[in-house]
Amino acid sequence: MSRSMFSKSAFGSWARASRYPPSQNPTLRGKRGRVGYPVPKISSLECYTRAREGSTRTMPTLLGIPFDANSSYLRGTAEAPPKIREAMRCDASNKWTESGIDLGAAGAFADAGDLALNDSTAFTAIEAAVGALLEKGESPVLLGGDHSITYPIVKAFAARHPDLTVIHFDAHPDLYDELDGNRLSHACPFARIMEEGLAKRLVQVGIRTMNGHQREQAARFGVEVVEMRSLPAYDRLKARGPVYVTLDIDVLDPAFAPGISHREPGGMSVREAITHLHAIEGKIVGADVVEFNPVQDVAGVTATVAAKILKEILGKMIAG
Ligand SMILES: [Mn+2]
Repeated sequence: MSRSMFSKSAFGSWARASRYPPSQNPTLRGKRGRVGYPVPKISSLECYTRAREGSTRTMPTLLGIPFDANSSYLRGTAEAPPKIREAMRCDASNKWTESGIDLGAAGAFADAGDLALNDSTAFTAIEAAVGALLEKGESPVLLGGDHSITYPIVKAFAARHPDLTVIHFDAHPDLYDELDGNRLSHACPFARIMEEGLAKRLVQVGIRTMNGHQREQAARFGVEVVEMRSLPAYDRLKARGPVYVTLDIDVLDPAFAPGISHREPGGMSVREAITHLHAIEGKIVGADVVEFNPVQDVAGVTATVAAKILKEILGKMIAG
């Protein structure tokens, strides 16, 4: 894939943009997808070199997906990717993960910038971009964006990993057959994924909004639902074969992460989320962190939390 597929807009656009709700945002309006952090000058040379030398370690590559057109309640998650990167770079903390990986080391991970998207062709573009990274032997880590993007992302993974286990952290099962007439809504991605047989197993953790319809859907698809009230559930996170982790920030209690579109009390602490992430057994081949909504954030708290979660996912992938 050529670099030209990714946006290279000037850093700083998000800072101006974030003062406005997305619908009134003069910077975002009409050019959603081109707002983003500039493609960092991280050379991927070391990554590729290590890959060629036969290392079995996973080399994660960040890719921002600034897309929120399938949100059912509030827009704003399209502004998240540069905020997460900024929080991860912040000098308030060092670059080490709790598991002992230095993410500041040259070649620890790569960053492909943000995808340039328009609403009508976004899913095709997302699937193609993720597929292209996989073809290059990289392990995509996607920064949403609303949760609808996980459907085209997992489609690309499933084409290369037919035995994929998806571990899904969320307050919501996102198993609606349709919501408000939209079958691609951010409330529906796991119905589409399971209908198409894109995952061998789907394990959902932290769920606390099950209704009758979604219970029926979970039973129909054989989803392994671990409700919030049943945690901890470390032994449910053991997988054979490749694992894809999708983490909706609203799995956390809104007290820890208010910057989300659907605040659902009674969720995980940051500590519980990290401990469950660390408990995953299986090779993580890709991941996404979705549904952080900077418009709803308070003093950048959720950006910091999203960056911390992302760091621990990256550390887990690098450690193998
Ligand atoms: Mn959710």
